[in-house]
Amino acid sequence: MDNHLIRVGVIGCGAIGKEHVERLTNVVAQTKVVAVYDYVEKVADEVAQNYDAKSFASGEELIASDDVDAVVVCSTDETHAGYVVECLKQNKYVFCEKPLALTAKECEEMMAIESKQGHRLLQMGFNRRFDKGYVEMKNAIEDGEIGAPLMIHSAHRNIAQAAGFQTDYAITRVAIHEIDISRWLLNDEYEEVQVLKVKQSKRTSGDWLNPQLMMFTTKSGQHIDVEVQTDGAYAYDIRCQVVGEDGTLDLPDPAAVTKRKNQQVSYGLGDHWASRFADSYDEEFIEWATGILNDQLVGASTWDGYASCVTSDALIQSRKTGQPEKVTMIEQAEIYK
Ligand code: ISE
Repeated sequence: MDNHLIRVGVIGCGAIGKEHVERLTNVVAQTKVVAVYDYVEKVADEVAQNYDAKSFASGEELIASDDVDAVVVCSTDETHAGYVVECLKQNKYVFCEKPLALTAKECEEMMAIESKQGHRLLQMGFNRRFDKGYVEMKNAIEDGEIGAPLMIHSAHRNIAQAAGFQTDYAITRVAIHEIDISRWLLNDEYEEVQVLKVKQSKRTSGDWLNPQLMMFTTKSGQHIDVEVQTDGAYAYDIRCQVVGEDGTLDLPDPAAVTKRKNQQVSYGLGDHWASRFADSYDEEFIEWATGILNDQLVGASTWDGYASCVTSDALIQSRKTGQPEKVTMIEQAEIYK
């Protein structure tokens, strides 16, 4: 790696992988995609051709290549942990889409290796930490503008999901964003979580619960509720209200022209997360690249990925037991403090 250009390898060239290849090529000045891998060879070859990169026969070969300075993992969920561990062992910077792993144990192994390497190497794909609205809310909380935060009301509504969606994904792929952003906003960890049984939508089918209502209590006693609609919502709509002792903060809708017509005022909401959060994805990769060049990553860490996995596990358990479940984490290693 020279001081200005990071040669990136992207593992997984599906929907989000392709988007990231595009932004690493055309938005982030300090990165160039030089290598790609996908388990569907044809897909990787096509991306490689379009972006003048090399298509690798396996993720492991890509990670081991001397031509690759840093790796982006956007492959299927169950493969994340293996690729991340390999990057950490080789002291290579890695960006991983959520979830970090399928089990908390795998995250613990990652933290042990990263700690041994002595510096942060991983940034989690929690893009909302770079969304202007959430950043403004965080600053307002930290400046004491609403006094002590007491609770958060939030909603995560989707119009549709990709084929093969399962009810657990409402936690591990969808609410995982609220799991992360709420503890980031409040700067606290969770004590206990619960999934409440709520009336089901007419669009619910089979084992796929829709909607789901998730409750969180932080160590300092704040409460968070997250309504998750995974299918059939009126728009892709993300709501978040922080209630403090002296006021409230509301996440703004994405910028859109307000229309006044037929005695009504209206503005459009989007239909998909990729457009709703496009700016935050750009920003998270700009910050990732800057972090690598300064050896000082600032986005969500392996600890944050671990915290979200432990919390997801407790939520899944609660859905089964119907009871609140404790969130139990190991001690935080020095490099994440
Ligand atoms: C997707 O992976 C996301 O990250 C979105 O934020 C979420 O709304 C969507 O349901 C997920 O599939």
